[in-house]
Amino acid sequence: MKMTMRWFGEENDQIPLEHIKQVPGVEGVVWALHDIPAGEEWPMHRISEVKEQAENQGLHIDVVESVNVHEDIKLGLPTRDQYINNYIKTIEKLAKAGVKVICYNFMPVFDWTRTNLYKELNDGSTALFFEKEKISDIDPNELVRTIALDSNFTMPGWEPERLEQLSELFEKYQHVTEEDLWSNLQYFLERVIPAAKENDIKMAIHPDDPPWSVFGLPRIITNKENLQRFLKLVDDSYNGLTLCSGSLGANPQNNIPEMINEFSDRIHFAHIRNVQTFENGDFVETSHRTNDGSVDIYKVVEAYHQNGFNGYVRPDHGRHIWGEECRPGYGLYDRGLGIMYLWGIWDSLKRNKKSR
Ligand code: DNO
Repeated sequence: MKMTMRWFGEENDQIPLEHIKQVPGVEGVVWALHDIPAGEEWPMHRISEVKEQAENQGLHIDVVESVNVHEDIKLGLPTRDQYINNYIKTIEKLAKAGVKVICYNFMPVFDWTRTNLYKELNDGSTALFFEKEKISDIDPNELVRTIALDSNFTMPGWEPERLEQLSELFEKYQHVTEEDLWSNLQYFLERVIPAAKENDIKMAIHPDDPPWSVFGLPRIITNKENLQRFLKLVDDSYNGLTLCSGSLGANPQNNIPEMINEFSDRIHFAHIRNVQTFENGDFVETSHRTNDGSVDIYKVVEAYHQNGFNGYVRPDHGRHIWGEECRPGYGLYDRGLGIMYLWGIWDSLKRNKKSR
């Protein structure tokens, strides 16, 4: 596995590249131009700037997370073509910079959703938490009313701009069904995958986080059957997956090692992290260690190993530990510990295989 770590850029990340470089075995950063709105073409000089910063530290920029998909594409509006054209132009530029994998998602309106970014765990650290009834059972109209009435209303992880556009977006999605979303995704893939292939960039969709509908919005990248369906929309290795053990693992029905066995040749990017799930559907993020959560991370890494996985990997969210002040889920310390845990499993599997 090729180990990487997410880095939000010089302006947005308190962790310097020099420190990332010191985490054993990390060879590249997973990056994006976070200030460019979805649907716009990324400027070449900005791409080259990040490349230079990373390469000065001996790190590569092979994986981008994410080139976000404009809502009009997910909604299937006539304006989608211009945004798809821009997407393709961005792919071409990223290819020029040597990028190999693009991670993206197809979640309507929201990316990952949590109800508390600093839930205290038993050891005194804090982590991202999702309380199911607070979100899944909320009527979108009620949410829009709450936002309209309370100008100080915030939700963890949501940018204020997104909240402002919310009522409008909810309205647009009102009649979009899961099947509509599937066909809008197919339309996007049929245009983008040939361009990605031509530019030798693997596209890797990220599962929905959490893997179920929130606020009544459709979500489709949620389980094994849907991943099978997704891969068939355009049956080409350039149409692949970011397999996120934490996002999919929030649903205890999802068997991650089984998915790795089934999809390994289409997994271009692995996000590995643990979550502890509860019977009422809540979940909290934990350390990467198998004993600390509900996902068997040992078995996850073992499945990658058995399948000869040679793709990119990153530890995913970590807890906030040792008093570190950081972006929620993206401190250096717990992700660093996560990496060492993953290497511990990987290296011993490798050695055992040789000595057998
Ligand atoms: C959260 C991440 C997601 C992910 C995007 C991929 O921290 O796992 O935001 O980057 O969904 O497009």
